[in-house]
Amino acid sequence: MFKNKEEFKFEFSRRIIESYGRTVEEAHITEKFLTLETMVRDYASVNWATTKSVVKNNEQKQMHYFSMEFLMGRLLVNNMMNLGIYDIAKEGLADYGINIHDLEELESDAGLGNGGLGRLAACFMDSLASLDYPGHGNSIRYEYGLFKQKIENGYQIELPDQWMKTGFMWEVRKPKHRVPVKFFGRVVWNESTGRWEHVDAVVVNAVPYDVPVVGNDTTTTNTLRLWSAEPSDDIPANSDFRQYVQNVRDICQCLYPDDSTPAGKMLRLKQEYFFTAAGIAAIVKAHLRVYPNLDNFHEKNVIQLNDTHPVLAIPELMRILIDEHNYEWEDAWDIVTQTFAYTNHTILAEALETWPISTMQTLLPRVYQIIEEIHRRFIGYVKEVSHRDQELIDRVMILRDGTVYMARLAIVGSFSVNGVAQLHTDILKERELKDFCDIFPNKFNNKTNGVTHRRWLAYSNPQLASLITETIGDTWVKKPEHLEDIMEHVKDPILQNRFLDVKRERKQILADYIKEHNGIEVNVDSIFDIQVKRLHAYKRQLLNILHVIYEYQEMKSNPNYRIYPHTYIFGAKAASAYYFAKKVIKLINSVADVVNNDPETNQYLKVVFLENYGVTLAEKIMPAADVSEQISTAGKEASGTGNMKFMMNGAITLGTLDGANVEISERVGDENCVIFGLKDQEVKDLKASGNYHAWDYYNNDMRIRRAVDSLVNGTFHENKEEFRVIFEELMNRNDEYLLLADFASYVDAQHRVATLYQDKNKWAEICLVNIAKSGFFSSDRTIEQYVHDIWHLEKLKF
Ligand code: 26Q
Repeated sequence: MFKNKEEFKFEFSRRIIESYGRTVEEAHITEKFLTLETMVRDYASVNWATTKSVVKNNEQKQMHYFSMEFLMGRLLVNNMMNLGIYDIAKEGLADYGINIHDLEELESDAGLGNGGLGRLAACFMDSLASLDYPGHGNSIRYEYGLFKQKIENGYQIELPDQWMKTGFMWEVRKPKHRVPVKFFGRVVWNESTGRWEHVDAVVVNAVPYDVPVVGNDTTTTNTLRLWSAEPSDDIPANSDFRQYVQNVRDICQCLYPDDSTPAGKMLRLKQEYFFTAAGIAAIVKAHLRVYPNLDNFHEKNVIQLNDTHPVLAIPELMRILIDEHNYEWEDAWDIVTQTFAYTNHTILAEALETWPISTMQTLLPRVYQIIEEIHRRFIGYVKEVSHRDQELIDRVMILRDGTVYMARLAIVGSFSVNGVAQLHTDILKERELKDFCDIFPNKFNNKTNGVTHRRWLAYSNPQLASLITETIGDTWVKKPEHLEDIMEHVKDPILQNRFLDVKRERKQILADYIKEHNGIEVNVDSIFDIQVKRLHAYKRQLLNILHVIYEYQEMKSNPNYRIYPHTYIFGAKAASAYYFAKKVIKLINSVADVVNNDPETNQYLKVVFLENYGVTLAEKIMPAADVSEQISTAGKEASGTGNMKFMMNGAITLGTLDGANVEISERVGDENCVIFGLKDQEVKDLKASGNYHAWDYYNNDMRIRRAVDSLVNGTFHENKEEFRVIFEELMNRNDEYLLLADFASYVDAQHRVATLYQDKNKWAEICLVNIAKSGFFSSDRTIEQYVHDIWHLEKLKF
């Protein structure tokens, strides 16, 4: 492999000639891009092979992260940086007159996820490899990722995300490792073997595609295994093979959008079982290549379930142990319940996954039988320990009223159940999952989320990364807790000014992007106040835009009222079936049209909606933010991870005490963030009291009344009915997420932000404190806690 620039150039040119029959000068830009990509992949492959043999020879325990989603984003430059070959390649390409950034831009995002949960999985992959732990991903090779968002006339349009159009060079297809997955059919008792048999099934082959996960500055290279469905030769008698092929194709075609409503679609359940059963089969096979039996399976493997989506892995491993390896129920259960750990990502009771028993029974007859038995034994146990407390039993049943409760199955079958931020875990233990916490008090624990500071700071904000390295050295890249060393320098005016220069440079880059994509000129000296995340009622993008409306109306009605210049930036995808969320997008765009074009106010106020928010766009946005909007109703956001990305890029959190905001504010201190709004307990009490009346707020606060009225009086749309559903949601459905209760406090918090911002050096100091304290929110810390408390892995030694 190449060791310096000259060797890189030689190799690059040789490959272009061999693959495309032309010289570097003659080659097309996509050919150059694909060549670079394959070179980096082959470079990583050497480490990949080494890692696999070390794990095998040392008989090391491995962790398998089962997740329906991995939002990896682009891999090329990140992998080059982790391999330490970025500078060599960049300079070598420059010698050929190629700008590496032009190649970088050709890579599509691997956008195999919805949002936080999927991106968390990707950050975990980076930290695992960088910390030398053997930890692998298991998921689906979706042909299309989350939809591509277009904004037309202010409305969201969804288009297919054809992310593999130019191929996906990182994957290695492993047809030999394919495994059969069975659906439908019947279960029959075989007298002679004394076992249940699954007959008349539709068999689908799961073929793995392995993607290397390159650690930073280390040999460790783990595997993200993505399964793809292909036809088998075992198709049901009298079935139309064309229909069968179509059904097989459907399985891996599309990622389901998170609309937080139980979708109950059979295809989603097929996907869940498909990648889960394939993953379990592959791990069992690999285990049996090294060990004589499965008795020590849990000593060599631990499986983390990313939410309930892969929870069928629990009955599936039971099935394999019992039906295929002759284990008794009790022995199998001992192995299974020492193998699985479950992470919960949601508090909203209505978002907990359930399936109709009839669907499960039809699609997965044998797995369903096993779930029934798990349920029966669990209820027997609860009866015993609760002295037949029937109300308790009713509340914890895995099967009830024709429904399978997936979270309950996950808790019963796992040795660990964790929330993703302290407040979230407390709420699970004390409220949402209290009964289970009483039954299994030792299972529950917290693992506050983190994000990889390598992608979200070193890679996406090289300007800030250099400044940090000049200030405290470069050890923070491997040891993010060293960012704390910045604390000694936060009062240094030279550093403060250099920080402000970097921030301005990054705001300019975003401003250029906005000019190009939205045609809007924004002032880089205005406050860049940013809210980017999935669109959900509980995240309250609506509160943000109502506040913008309020500021606009104040300025219009009072020529003496002028705000410090602000640019409010939004980015959000709404699930395609989520009508309310889509209306909020339209509202933001309609407000933008009016305020951006009003010459009386537009030097103070601009609103920008950035189309198609995703990983790559986030890499441009995070570095450019002054203010990070984290304004969910307290108690609703499990953690949030965007809040952490903003923080490490030196933005100040304007937020409620929800999710990880609580821990951010504890670490930076009240003087270094702006907190507002009702707290979790206050929200709970207010709701319980039955005394919340949206109309009272409307009647008693002129600002609220005027902003809310503007939704239906034609201010922002010629059709007065356009935003009627939003008005109805607030006023006649009594504002479920308490926007109006928090409105005054939010206005006040926004004032505090504007005041702080005007003392430039003080502001810079606050931003620097945020960066210094962000080390805790690195996924390296999160992973070390999972390893220490749950996974018990050893580091790889080369
Ligand atoms: C379920 C059934 C059917 C169809 C879709 C789904 C589905 C898909 C994705 C349900 C939920 C999701 C995603 C949830 C998610 O991203 N949750 C976020 O997880 C983050 C990482 O822990 C937290 O930081 C966020 O607070 C949480 O909202």
